[in-house]
Amino acid sequence: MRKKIYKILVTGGAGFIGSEFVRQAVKQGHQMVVVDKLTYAGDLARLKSVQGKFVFYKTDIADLQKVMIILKKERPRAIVHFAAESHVDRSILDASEFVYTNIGGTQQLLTASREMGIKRFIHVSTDEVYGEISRGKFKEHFPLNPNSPYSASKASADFLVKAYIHTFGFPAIIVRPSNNYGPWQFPEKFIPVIIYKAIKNQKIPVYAKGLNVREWLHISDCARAVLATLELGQEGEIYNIGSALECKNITLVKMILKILARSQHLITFVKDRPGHDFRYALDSHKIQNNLFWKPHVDFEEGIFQTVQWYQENFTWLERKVKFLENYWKQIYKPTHEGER
Ligand code: NAD
Ligand code: TDX
Repeated sequence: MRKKIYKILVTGGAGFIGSEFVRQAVKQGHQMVVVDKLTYAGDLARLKSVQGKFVFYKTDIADLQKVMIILKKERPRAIVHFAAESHVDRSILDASEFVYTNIGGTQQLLTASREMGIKRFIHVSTDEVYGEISRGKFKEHFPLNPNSPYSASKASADFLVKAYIHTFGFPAIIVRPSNNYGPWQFPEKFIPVIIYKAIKNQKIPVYAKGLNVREWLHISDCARAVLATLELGQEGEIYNIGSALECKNITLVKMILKILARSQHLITFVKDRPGHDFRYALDSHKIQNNLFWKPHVDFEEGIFQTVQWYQENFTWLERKVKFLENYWKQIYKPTHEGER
């Protein structure tokens, strides 16, 4: 059977997961249009390997007029919506950008997509919308119980998408991936933080006692799952995307320290994240049984290759770390003499 080729508009395509999706979709022969505001988290360097094979618009998804102009010009068949503010700690410091983009931006995108008769809309949500679970796994029909400002904004967007499906018969699908890891992740997230600090022989901040559990999924498996929902998914459905590979934070740190031959003395237990979800775990049978997707990347191998990638691309990693340090200095300027 010949594969169908689509024109796909990707929001947040210069981000960590969105860029992997664009790289894979280009390889499959799809025509790609990338819309990204290029916030601190966006970087076109992630798309270097497919340069010239996509059309790019530096645009805010919350700007309805501009999004309409792009949609009228490009006429994509499908939209895959990754764009978001994605870092939980940042949402705890200030949730306003999260509400603006994750809720407001999604709503504007839905409005424009409906008006333009988009044939398929994949909304990229997260496992965090379910809240935490001490035993068992989240299934797609479980109630949403978000705990952080980030997950509350993502859950709000899910409700908007669901409302559009119910009210207008809008052809959307929601996907909920677990924690992603791999190359090009911004070093505010845990895995690149560990790798950078370990390489530099610096203290590694582990929240509380490091007993929190996350389900780690390689970005290549995640992007392949999103492509599967685009091609085979059922309109109006929700699909969890998980690897079933659960790992305590402390175990993960020790794994990476071992790969880099660094001392466990670098581990530093710090104050816990406020409202820190203890465990996420997804039941991913639905996507496995109905869309024939399963994860390919072995966790230990995936982590090993990820560490290697950051070693080989250390200049990129360090540039992002330095950017972050300056960024925080700008935001938290001392207001009084002697204040830090
Ligand atoms: P990311 O922060 O790396 O990338 C987000 C991208 O969106 C950036 O390129 C940024 O410039 C862009 N963006 C932000 N605001 C925008 C706006 N108003 N208009 C246009 N573009 C904007 O995020 P990521 O880790 O790649 O996550 C992608 C999606 O997947 C997000 O929706 C996130 O909630 C979800 N998700 C992420 C993970 C994970 O582990 N990283 C897991 C589950 C779900
Ligand atoms: O310095 C750290 N120390 C630490 O112990 C950081 C940055 C994190 N952690 C802990 C908190 C979490 O238990 O590590 C775990 C992973 O933290 P993050 O990388 O910040 O990810 P998480 O909060 O789990 O959220 C991620 O997965 C779901 C993504 O950032 C979200 O966008 C996605 O929806």
